[in-house]
Amino acid sequence: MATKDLSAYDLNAVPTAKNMKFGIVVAEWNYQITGSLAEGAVQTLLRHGANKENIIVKHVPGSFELTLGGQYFAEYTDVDAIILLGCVIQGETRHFDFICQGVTYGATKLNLTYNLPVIFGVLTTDNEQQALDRAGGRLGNKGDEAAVTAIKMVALQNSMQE
Ligand code: RBF
Repeated sequence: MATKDLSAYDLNAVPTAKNMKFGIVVAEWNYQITGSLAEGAVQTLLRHGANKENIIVKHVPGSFELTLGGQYFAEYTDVDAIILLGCVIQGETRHFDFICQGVTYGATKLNLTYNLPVIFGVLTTDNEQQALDRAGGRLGNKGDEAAVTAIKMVALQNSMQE
């Protein structure tokens, strides 16, 4: 069975985050959900050895602003990876599509422009329950997974720079 619930990942397969520095951008829209994603991401980074002072959390109004928040981290700080956390819930209009499109394109562009891992931790769901299920609910916490992805990508980059 193909499973994508990485919250049940193998702890031992994750490199140490001891000397890594992370920027986390959290959207305030649907904060009940994005706050849980952020909590999961921070706890996971700490669990894998990151120092508290090397985890910087900043907030932006909505998911559409995540890209620019990420760019600020890339431009003004020396973080090794950036994690974008948001939650876009399908509404009655096409706004959902435009926000998702914008942040997906923006995140991809940041990765390639800055040669820096920019992790896409944005839930894009049909309803609130699906989002709650993935933000510390019955399907784990995608914030944890975003954190593990960030650690793995920094380790990959480091291994290729050696
Ligand atoms: N931001 C989110 O992070 N999640 C949403 O589900 C969401 N839905 C929105 C729906 C509408 C109709 C509008 C106008 C904005 C929404 N936003 C949402 C905010 C958006 O990401 C952004 O902050 C604003 O569009 C301002 O640039």
